[in-house]
Amino acid sequence: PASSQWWKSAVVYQIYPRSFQDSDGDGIGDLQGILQRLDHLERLGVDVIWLSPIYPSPQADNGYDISDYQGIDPVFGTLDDFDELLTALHSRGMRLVMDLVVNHTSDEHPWFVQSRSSIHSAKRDWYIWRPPRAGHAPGEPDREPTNWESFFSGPTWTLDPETGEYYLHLFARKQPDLNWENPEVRQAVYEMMRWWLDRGVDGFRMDVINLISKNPDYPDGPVRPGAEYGDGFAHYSAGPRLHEYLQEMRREVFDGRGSLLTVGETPGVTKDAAPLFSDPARRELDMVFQFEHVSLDHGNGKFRPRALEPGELAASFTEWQDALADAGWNSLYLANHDQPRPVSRFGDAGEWWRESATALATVLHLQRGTPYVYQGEELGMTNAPFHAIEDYRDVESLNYYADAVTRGEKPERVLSGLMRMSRDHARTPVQWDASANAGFSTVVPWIAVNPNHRHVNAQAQYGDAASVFSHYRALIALRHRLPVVADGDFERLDVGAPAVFAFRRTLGAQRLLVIANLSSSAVTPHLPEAEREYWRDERLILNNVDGEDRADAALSPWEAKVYAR
Ligand code: ISL
Repeated sequence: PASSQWWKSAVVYQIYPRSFQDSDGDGIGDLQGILQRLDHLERLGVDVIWLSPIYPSPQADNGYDISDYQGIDPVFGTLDDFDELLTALHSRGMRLVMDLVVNHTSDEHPWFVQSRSSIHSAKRDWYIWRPPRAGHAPGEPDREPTNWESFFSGPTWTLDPETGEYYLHLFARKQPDLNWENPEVRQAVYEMMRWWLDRGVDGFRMDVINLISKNPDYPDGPVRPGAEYGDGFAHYSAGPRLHEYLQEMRREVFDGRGSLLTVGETPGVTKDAAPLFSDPARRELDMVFQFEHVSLDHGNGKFRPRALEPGELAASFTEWQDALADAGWNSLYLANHDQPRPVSRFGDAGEWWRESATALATVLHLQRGTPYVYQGEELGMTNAPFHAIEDYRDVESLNYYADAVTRGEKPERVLSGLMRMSRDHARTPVQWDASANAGFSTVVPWIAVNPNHRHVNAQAQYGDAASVFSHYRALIALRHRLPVVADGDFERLDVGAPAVFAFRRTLGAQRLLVIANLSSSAVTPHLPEAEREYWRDERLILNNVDGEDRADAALSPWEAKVYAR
């Protein structure tokens, strides 16, 4: 039924609470801070808020290392603050989705503390423990159970000296992986999820949910020339029981609960596999985040990025639109707390800052799928001008730097990679106004404010009809107003210029035409004859540059136009 798929016409806004708004003057954002900024969210018009983790945590990975699933970290507030926020969002007609991080816990979670205490612990099997492997040759030291490299550098295994076994952690050492093969683990997770739903939350964003089932044989992965560890991705992602677990979760947690939103974070998911998660007939998730478009610029690894060719981004989006046209549903995003800022990465944050931020937003929001806005994206926030390693905070960046420099890479080279790709670019405080700490806090925040907050900030944009904020607002309103945006078919148009992303959306007699120049040079699109004929009497409903109305007119750099009929 249509109402159970309400999220097709919804827009989700992601809050990274640490960096959103500080209310108590400790330099870290918190729940009361979010409550102070609800007018911003309502003005933007978003329907759903996804909160990055706020649970008690040692903060080794900014809360993606949870030590108690059923509480609030004091740095963010209390359960009372949480209930107040949930009620306030609901009363303004917004829903709240929690971050569910259940591939791993913190090593300080009582489950892991108990698990590591003894080989005979009742919770031993809640995590993934393996004995050491014998060294390569007699006399050589024992080694890890597999050769896999972790996401945050170094091996995925850490030896626990107490019991002489290794535990698996696909991420940092302080993030041991739960053993989903154990039914007690799954029941404990489901029970916790029901507890949040009973409290009134409206769904979950599921962290690396395609990693919860591993290949039970634990094979080694291929080793790149010169690398110390192997790539285990094929063995620890999309394991044999993944879909069984998700279907079980659906039955045990979601059935009979009404209009929720479930979105899986699935790095490495392919176009063939995506519908397995999100085809409603399979009763798993509503949608997943794919990673293809945010991997296009990875060169020899993420921190040695390469420049994109004109049209690569549009081509990737188009393939995903086509792949999920019949079954499954796309999550549309350019930004989140793990990615550099899209205007710096895919746009032109210098001369064409406003134009490129709004053009990218236009092509994203008018595709078929559910758009996600990451805090600050709606203001055109850019990458931070970090230069020294001391400017960074993220465990991934810090570990990578230490590892690369130890291997003999030049520090300046490593830093130039971080300057483009560090997750910290997404984590600088939201720029509310031009004051000293950008209106985020009364004190110097936990990570530096971007100095461009003097001109890139919310205050300066609210009243300006041409601002990035106003453009996002208009795009969100369009999705709510025109069914063709939510439900229409997608078809890319060949206009003879790869840098131009032109597409048509169709729903019965309703049509939408989007034409956007995703480059910093002027270009003339050649619309197919029939299309030119169809749009002859214009009907331009949204643009980002004062240009010519005709659909086949030359486009200035980053000009984007939307026609509807
Ligand atoms: O940004 C990445 C590292 O280059 C991604 O590979 C990221 O680690 C991956 O998308 C998983 O991300 C999620 O789980 C991590 C957490 O650090 C991220 O913040 C979260 O979004 C571990 O919980």
